[in-house]
Amino acid sequence: MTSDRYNARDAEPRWQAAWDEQAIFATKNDDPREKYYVLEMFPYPSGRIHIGHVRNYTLGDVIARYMRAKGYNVLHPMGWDAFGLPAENAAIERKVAPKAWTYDNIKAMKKQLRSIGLSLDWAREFATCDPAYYKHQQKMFLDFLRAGLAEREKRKINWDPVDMTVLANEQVIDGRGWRSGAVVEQREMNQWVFKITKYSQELLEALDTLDRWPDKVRLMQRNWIGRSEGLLIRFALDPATTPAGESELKIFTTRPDTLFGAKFMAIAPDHPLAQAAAKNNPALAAFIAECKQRGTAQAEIDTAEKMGFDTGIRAIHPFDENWTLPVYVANFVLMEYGTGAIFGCPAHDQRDLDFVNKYGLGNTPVVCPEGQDPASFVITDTAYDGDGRMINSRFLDGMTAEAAKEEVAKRLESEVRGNMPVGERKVNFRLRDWGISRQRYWGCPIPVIHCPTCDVVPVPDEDLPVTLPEDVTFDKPGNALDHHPTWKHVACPQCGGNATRETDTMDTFVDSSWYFARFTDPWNETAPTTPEIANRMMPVDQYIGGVEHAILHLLYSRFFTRAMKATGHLSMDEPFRGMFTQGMVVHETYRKPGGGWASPDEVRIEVAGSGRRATLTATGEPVEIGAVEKMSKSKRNTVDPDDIIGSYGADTARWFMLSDSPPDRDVIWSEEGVQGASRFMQRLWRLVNESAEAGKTAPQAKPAAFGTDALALRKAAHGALDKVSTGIERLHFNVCLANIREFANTLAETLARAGTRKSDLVEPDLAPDLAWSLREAATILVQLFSPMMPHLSEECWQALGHTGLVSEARWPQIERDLLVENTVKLPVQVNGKKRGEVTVASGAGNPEIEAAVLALDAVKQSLGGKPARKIIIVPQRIVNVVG
Ligand code: ANZ
Ligand code: ZN
Repeated sequence: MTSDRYNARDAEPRWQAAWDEQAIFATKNDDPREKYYVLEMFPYPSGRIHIGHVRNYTLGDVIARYMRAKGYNVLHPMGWDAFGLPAENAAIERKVAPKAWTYDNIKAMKKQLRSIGLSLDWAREFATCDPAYYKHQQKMFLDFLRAGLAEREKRKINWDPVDMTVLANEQVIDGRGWRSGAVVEQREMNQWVFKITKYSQELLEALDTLDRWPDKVRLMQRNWIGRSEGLLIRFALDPATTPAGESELKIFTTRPDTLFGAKFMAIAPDHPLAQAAAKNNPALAAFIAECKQRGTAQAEIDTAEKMGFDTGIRAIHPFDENWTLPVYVANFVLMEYGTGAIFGCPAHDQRDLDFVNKYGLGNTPVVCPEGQDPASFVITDTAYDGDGRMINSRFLDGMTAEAAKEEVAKRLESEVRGNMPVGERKVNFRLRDWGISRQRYWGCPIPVIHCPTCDVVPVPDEDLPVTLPEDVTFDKPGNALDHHPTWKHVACPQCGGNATRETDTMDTFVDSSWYFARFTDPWNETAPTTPEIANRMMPVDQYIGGVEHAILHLLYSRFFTRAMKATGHLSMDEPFRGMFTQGMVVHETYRKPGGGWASPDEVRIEVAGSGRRATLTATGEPVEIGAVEKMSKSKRNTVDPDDIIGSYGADTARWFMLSDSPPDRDVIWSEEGVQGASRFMQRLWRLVNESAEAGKTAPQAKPAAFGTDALALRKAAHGALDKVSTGIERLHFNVCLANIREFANTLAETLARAGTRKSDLVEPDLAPDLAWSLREAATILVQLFSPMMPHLSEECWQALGHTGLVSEARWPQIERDLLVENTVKLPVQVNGKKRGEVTVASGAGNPEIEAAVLALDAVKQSLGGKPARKIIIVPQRIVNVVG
């Protein structure tokens, strides 16, 4: 006999061991069934998993377990995104070697992951810092180099002079390094880049094919790629005002229609013309130097005050040689975009308007919104960037802005100065090539050698991997690889002379740009992939991760997949067929009376009247319940998965995580909610045991006919089966859980009616059809919750007397004829008096209900043969006929 309470602490490790022993989650590449690849973004081995991981992996696990039950050959692997800065910081702060630190963390986190009961194929596990992994990454780097997809390029970078490293734009805050606080310098340095821009157009267009991606993620990618169609225009410069050797200024504009509203020209501080003008102008040189100190991050530029410096140079309007415009150096013009130069039209561009308002250059509106009187249309503080008709624009007047764009482009294209057209249509992309050089130790070494005679020499394939030395020190700033006494000194593979290794390592985004492909055959020692296997197992059917990776990681992976195709490692373009971005786990905050924050486990919550009251458990002092926020160390509003699993079990944590919110929204972690999940788990356990007991007398064979109760139960079971199946397929897990609860209630009611509660002393006399239906219902119930609470479901499976593991059982077959719609009975009134009732399908629409009502004899009689004037239907409640 089973005990009354389900003991998760005892059962969970037991079932985990059973799954392991039989290796039921190991995927075979030669399995003939259709494959389904589900993947969650692999974790960084920080040392501990956090509750967000639990959510992420639970979502994936539900899909993996469901698809396995549906008969697919499911691939559900796990690994470690193991390179990166924290390992070096640990080395500096705690004097532990990055490698040891990383692998220790992996060990600890793996144990934690196992305790969640995930259906993972651990046989495929790898860490990106394994030489056996990064060896192939180095090989692909060399392949990309040969294919012209990797290059060395002089690049302007943010240099942190204290940490002695390149910083990403996001790491420059108010012009200073995010860690060191040092003023960041703009430097030109040789950097390795991947030529992602070769695929700009393709990466953009293919977004349309990704119909199982969230729209917002596709939009973010689209904006990041940033395609704009515009015109390059060569403005002649007035020779009298222009430094020797300069004669024209080329700009990029998406609004050639606004040319007659131009008030000034602006160039980037590092534009060659600015440099030339600064030669004899110390004040300008100082202004340029000041601009360069500012960060280059877009957000920084967008919010910084617009600043400009008049160079004294004048540009000539392309449609009027007597019209000249002042040329400014401006801090909001970027050298990296377009041509690093613009014409400014303040009436129709906010930045330009802010600029002229500051420098008193005025504005002339040239596009008038439809319905506005051109005579009274003025711009003061807000630029107008919408559509309209051209005004104040000579030959363009009266045209739509669209037509004006075309007209200007046509005219300037056919106008020639010095053998070249003045205007040229141009498509520009915001996307830049991907700079992958990092001056860091704990990353994948870039496999090239610098030789004084032969220049850059690729490491021969047979010498791979270039492994990281382990005897490194972190006692001085900068790159420990560079400091190493011997590592970088090698003989040139070409001439044999003294040469040095590249000491830059790859951006860790490279590591995560192809791991999903490696999972298909991680055992291949000679190549990154086994194309025939990778092409069969890829793409990932469902990828799941945080929205913080919606842009870079996904874009880089899409690029990498194309680059791997170009170099023969894969033969598809898109790596992820379905993408899902999960919400965060958030928690309320607790502010202590004296200031500072209390963590949830230090706080006791009581329900007081209509509200809740919190006190410190230790002292009884009151605590202020603060806002619900993203879990963070600083606010101390975190919960530790180990604690939760230790006290409630993994199934409870999984259930709660899935139940409370749609998976793409934030879920508020609350102790009350977890307790509710835990109680429900116990309820399921009792329910299944009672059903097992009741079903004992059931015949083996399916009865030929079913009574009312049995039939109703069967309808509920198959209805739930139908809803939960489609719910899981649509990732509407919270809805699935509600369906399961509802079905559990029906089962409980049926049991109660059958009088089979275990406390009954008399053996109940159950009809065989009902006994059979109870056993069927309990079996379906267990299978329905098995993806969410896999351990409990195994225990229940056993209690029901089934053999084998529910984790290996096929998903139940839906009996479609049990799904016929349920009906509702509606009272019918005629002129306020009840005249009868109609029975209609519960999903029936108004026309059907009206027809049914008018067909009632009682209604016909009351109306006396006249047509009804009006029929008022209160859904699910009542129908009123007005005669
Ligand atoms: C004149 C103009 C008039 C513009 C107007 C806009 C509105 P997107 O859509 O992002 O491609 N621009 C061009 N190069 C720039 C640079 N290097 N730094 C800063 N701004 C630059 O934006 C194109 C517009 O951004 C261009 O069209 C240009 O300003 C500006 F009513 O030209 B426009
Ligand atoms: Zn050489």
